[in-house]
Amino acid sequence: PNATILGYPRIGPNRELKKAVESYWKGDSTHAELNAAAEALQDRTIDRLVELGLSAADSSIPADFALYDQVLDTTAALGALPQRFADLGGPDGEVGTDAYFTLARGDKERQPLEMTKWFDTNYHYLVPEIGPETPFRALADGLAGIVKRQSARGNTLRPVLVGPVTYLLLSKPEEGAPEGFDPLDRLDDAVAAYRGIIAQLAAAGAEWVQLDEPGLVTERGSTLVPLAEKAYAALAGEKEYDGVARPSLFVTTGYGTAGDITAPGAGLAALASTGIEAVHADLVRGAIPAAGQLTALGATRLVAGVVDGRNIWRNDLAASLQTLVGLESAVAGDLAVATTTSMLHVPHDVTLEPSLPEHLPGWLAFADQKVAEVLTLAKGLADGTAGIEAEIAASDAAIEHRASFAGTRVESVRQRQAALTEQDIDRAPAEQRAEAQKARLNLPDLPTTTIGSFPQTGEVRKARAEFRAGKITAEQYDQFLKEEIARVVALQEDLGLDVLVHGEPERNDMVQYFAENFDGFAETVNGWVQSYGSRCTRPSILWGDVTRPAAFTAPWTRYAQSLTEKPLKGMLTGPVTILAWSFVRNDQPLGETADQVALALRDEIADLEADGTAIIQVDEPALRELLPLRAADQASYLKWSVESFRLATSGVRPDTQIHTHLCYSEFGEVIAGIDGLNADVTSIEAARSKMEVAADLAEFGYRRGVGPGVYDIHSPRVPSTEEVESLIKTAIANVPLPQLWINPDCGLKTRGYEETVASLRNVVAATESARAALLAEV
Ligand code: THG
Ligand code: ZN
Repeated sequence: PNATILGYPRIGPNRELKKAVESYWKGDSTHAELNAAAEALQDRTIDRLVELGLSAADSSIPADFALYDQVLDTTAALGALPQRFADLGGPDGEVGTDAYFTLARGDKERQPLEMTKWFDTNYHYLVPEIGPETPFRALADGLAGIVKRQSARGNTLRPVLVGPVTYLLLSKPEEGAPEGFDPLDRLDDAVAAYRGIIAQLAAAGAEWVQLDEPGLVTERGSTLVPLAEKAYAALAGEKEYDGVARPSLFVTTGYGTAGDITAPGAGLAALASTGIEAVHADLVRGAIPAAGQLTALGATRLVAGVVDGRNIWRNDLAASLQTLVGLESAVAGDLAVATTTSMLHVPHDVTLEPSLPEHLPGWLAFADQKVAEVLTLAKGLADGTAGIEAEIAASDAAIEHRASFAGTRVESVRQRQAALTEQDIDRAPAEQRAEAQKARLNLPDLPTTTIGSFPQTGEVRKARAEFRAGKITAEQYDQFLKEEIARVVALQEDLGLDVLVHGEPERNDMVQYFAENFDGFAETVNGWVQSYGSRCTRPSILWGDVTRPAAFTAPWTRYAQSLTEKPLKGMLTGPVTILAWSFVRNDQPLGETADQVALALRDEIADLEADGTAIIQVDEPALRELLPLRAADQASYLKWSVESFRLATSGVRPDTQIHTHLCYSEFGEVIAGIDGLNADVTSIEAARSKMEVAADLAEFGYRRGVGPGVYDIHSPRVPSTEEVESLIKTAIANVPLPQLWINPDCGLKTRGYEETVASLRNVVAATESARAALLAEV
């Protein structure tokens, strides 16, 4: 095929898969009903792709239909059950549907597989646990069944697996594995199992198999290419597996440049040398291969990823065609057109959006529009520019419209940015601030606080939905929120916390709420994107220059502060996180866009300060998420990201205390960046990792305020007072007392009230006994 996609959104245009899976988990539907729903969605997807113009006869359509996660699917196909889940395997070690979901969600006794980010995206996969003895089998029944069923419907699909190198790269050593064991040590065993899986897929009728190897684009890419060469030489070396023709092998390398970034295309050429039939390159995030490397591909087909699978902007068809024509003149084999990655990262269809601002739909391409772009470019490659003149003209017109549209460049924003100086990202020295804040706030040692959100009860969600549907008035909704805030403030006073929050009942999502209140953003109604398993988000679209028309958080903070004598924190989401969880314009550097968001936040912070708010927290849970995959790109990222945070927060007086919150525990990795944020107090996750981060802080010599979490909010378990006290003791042993804050790991939005209240009571009690112990020492 000369046109293909690497993958398509799996969730369904109406989140059919989410609903089917969650209904099955609840026991509201049977296994057969779940299967029927999944099959109906598969059929719908294929029929839709055919309607859009892809061929279902020639393996152009990937069979990419994970119920929960594609890495977990590969774990299941390999039967790679870690010891702690060994009992889940069937008679031949097979991983059935319930076992599959147990790996994903855990059970009474066991934590699920760890979940972590898929490269530098917002998708999260389940981390395989591999030890020296983990079984690798060939159990492709599930995937083969899909291929067979579609074959009966007249469709020849291309099954997709995570490739062996990437699979093992993304794995972690099983608990108890010997020191120094690397899952990649098991590559030969894994390759043998992949051979068996591919043979089963061939028997089911697959003519092509897609193996995704984005691991090759990471910092370890250069050292992984030789491993990949060995693996694919073994898989592609035989034309027949046990007398059956081997399917053609297609290896993809989305999300960057495969292998050595200083020799673009060398990684692809190495893969091609193994005898695989097609290799894919991401030509948006990755570099265009050099001519010599393109020649070195020989007869291997190059599948050019020129349609971005990660964002929602309409393709510049003229530019893409030019890239393709350049490649065509250099490659000896066939050239095909594709997306850069799976389209798992984008919503289904722009035409399903009923209420985007009028100017926007023409600038956008969701998955269905991207399929059309791939097909158009393939046609252009075959027939020349003349064959797609109308499409190129429409694409040019959209680009022109976008560039000249009023909101794309707002002169006042540009002038403000141009006038920025170093002073705008600088505050008084930290020691001076600490002193001024101490005098103003007069807090006890080990001040207690929470991260910001309180549980979002069914009532809160119901009131919001009723307000949106017009069933209650703005006044009624306001009144409801005020009562909720008053209740949360009273609860915190009763618990004896020192620094209070308003609880954020007015916010749906910590990014969407800001996007709704800033100009330059738009929101979708149906633009769901899978975040992990059945969970989805609707990223906002940051399309223009960003401004903040009016204060929107400050009135709630002011109201909440009016109810208490204790300091009440203003709560904002930071610029990097707002960018990380939105679809961001691609017509200027991210750093410039981040500064615009920062200036909008700076205005909100100025209003909070003018209201008398003494503590303002600006959360950056995604600071590490956007960290580039390649070390060479990380310093410049940390510079603009850290500076945008400072731009947002440096306009305040020395006695106004800036807090930030970061959501992860791998603190050591970006500690210098965190230090650079120059926040007065930083809260971080620590309870789950038993306060290990305290040692990192001590080693770094961290000098400002810090609140390592003492209560793991990711589970409903209530920590005992003794447990919290022991974490506090570890923290005290590592962090100087005047710097130390006591707080949970993260926001409480997803927790229930009962466990939250009980846990916070224990946190306060543990803090009080730690204070008493300190007093007794003096
Ligand atoms: N907000 C946004 N993006 C995010 C997160 C966020 N990306 C990363 C991380 N957090 C992802 N985590 C989650 C956690 C929960 C849900 C989604 C992503 C979730 N979603 C609801 C669901 O799928 O049913 C829908 C929520 C809604 O109605 O908006 O529970 O916090 N922007
Ligand atoms: Zn958090």
